[in-house]
Amino acid sequence: MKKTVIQSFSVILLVVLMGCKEESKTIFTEGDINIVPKPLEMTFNQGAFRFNKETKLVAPKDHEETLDVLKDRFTAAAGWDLEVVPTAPSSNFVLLSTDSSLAEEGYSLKVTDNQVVIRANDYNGFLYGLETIRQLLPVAIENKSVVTNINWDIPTVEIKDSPRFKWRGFMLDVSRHFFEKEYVLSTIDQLALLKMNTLHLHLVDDQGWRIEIKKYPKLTEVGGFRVDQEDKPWNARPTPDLGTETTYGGFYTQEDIKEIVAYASRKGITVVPEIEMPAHVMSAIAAYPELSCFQNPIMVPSGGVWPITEIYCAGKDSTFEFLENVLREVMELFPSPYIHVGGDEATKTNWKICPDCKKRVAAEGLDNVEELQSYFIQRMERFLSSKGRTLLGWDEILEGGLAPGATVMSWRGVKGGLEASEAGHDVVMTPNSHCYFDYYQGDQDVEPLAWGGNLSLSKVYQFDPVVEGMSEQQGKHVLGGQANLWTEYVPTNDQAEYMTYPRLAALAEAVWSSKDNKNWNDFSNRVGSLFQRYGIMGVNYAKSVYQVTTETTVNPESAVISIALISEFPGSEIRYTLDGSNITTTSEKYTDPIEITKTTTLKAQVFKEDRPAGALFEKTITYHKAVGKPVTYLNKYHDSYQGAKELGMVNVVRGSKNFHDGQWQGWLGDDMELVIDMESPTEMEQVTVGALENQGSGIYFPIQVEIFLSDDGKSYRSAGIVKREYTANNGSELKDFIIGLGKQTARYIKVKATNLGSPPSGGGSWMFIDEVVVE
Ligand code: TNX
Repeated sequence: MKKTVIQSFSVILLVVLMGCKEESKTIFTEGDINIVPKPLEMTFNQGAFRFNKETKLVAPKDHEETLDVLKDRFTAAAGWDLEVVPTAPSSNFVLLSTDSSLAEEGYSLKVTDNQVVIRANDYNGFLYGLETIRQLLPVAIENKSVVTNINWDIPTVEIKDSPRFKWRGFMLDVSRHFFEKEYVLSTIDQLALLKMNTLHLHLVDDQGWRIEIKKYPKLTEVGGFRVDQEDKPWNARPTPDLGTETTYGGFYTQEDIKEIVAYASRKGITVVPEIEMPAHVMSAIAAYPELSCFQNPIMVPSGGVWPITEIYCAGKDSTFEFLENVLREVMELFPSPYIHVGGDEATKTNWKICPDCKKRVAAEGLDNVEELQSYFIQRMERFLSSKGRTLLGWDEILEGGLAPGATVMSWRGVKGGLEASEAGHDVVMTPNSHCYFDYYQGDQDVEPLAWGGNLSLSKVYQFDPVVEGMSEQQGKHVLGGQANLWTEYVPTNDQAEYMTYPRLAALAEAVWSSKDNKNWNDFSNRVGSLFQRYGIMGVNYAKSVYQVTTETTVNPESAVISIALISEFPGSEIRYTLDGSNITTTSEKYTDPIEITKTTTLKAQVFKEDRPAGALFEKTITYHKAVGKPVTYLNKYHDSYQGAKELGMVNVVRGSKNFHDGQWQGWLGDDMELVIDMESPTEMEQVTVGALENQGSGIYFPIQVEIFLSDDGKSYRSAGIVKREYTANNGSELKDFIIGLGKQTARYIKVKATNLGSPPSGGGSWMFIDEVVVE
């Protein structure tokens, strides 16, 4: 009997001991640490700290909620309710401790085998320490429901970290397409993960007024909605008739705004409101036509408007009264020290003829309407600064004289930033070259429709807010940088995420990490862990960085084409086939440029861990008789679009819909005329001339392509012609002009493509050609 008791007791003991027995902790290597943005300094020590459900979170008074970043993650992913306590136990805790020697928003993090200590001097510092811990944890910590069999271990590290810039921003345009409050909140979460601290909401534009203003209810009742033409391309949406029912839109109530601002503040993020003026305000004028010069009733446009001539009247005092009243309510809602007033892209034709504006120009002794815009902004600046706020505006506010005390957001490249900082103004750098997330991030032929322009992940990564040519003094005026997501071509949450991530991660590193710590190779290794987190969180991030691109060269002597396969991430595994067959894990691995001497279908794809990681690249390269042959231009291409120069038309490389891709030769207003010397009498059946049309960018198909043949290079005979009439075209389109020749033999081929010359919409007429294929 006694024996049995002892026996069963020891069985129980054994079970209990087994239950307690810790599996050994994860053995980390430095390569397992994938923090984005890269911390300033880090030392990695062998070892690990393990979270379990007994781990205590220790916060100084008033910092209990700061710990939610971590606490909420463990509740969701581990099912633990970690206890927050005021004093540290002997081990197994995460402690927040104030350290006044640390920089603004900086933190230090020390992880040992049995404790984690974060030191900081402000709220954001603590948050960022916690976000770093989150990124040290297994990616499974991002799960929204409990996952089992995970060791919640983090490596023992010592980190000292602080941001390079204090403005680390992201702009969301909620006017062109409306994004529900929930989407804005989820954006705030993503910004916090990347230690970004500013969300700029573009609340007003022609196509929608998105913030409730109690004094002017029609701003949202009328200005918040437009005729639904979402089925048509943005720039092909006709102006609706007055009175047509408006069903597309939405707006944030003041309660919504309060919630957004409070939520952001808990995540260390300031929300900067943008209330556009004097242009990009047709939504306001549709609601209150008296705000414009001629007070004509208008509808909220459903799509693109250019140029923007319906703008606020700068002559009537009532305009300013209205704006001050609007801004009063805005300032009540947004504690942000900065209020953005837009200021961009005003076409001031009405101001030139409006009696009130003319009076204002005379009374104020202004020279022109540019100065009237400057008057407008200066007047608003005086109002804002009297309320203790700083006016922020797009770089157009420099024109006609910059308001004292104004801060400039430089978007048309970096010029505005250079100029304003030179004049002693603060600037936020957001050049469209590196910060416009409405641009394409990969091959335009496979990416979803976007604004134009090209901005790959690596290009964003190269962004440096302090630009070449800035003195040290100017550099001090650079508050930081910001990415902008304009949403003309971004109708859904999914699409917004696609355009934003992972480019936001690259931008975050550009504005947080020290210059010395920036390294594309290193980032490309680290960002993979973020991709996994996005995957778990259900964020629709783009995988465009895994697309294969090619670089083709032609050897004019041998007429051998050599194709290099490139992936944005260095060292990626690329597999390919040349016979049209599908790519599998056993397809040839790419090492050196591929040589081709006949028409070939090339398929290629980036692989990661034995699985395709990005879109399939597939192109048939038409090898033809003119490859590498000498080309003489009778009328040369424009300096701005030289393509691949002398060999550009006979290098088999075709242009893409991205007219900046370096393959297109352009002619502005004039015709292309060139001669290919086949070097010996050659039999041929057809000539194909490749062209691009993108009318939005002023590029038009030729209206005629004619081929002439000659045996001596002196006398030519017309051998074939195709004509094509101008037709309106809203997209970007590639087209081959094919001229059949029957069977003819000649040595010289003259190709003449006729430029449209004068487009119906006015402006210049570009003609873009990428190749002359001779078969
Ligand atoms: C220019 S950036 C604009 C926006 C457009 C954007 C499209 C700026 C101040 N104005 O209104 O949405 O280009 O890329």
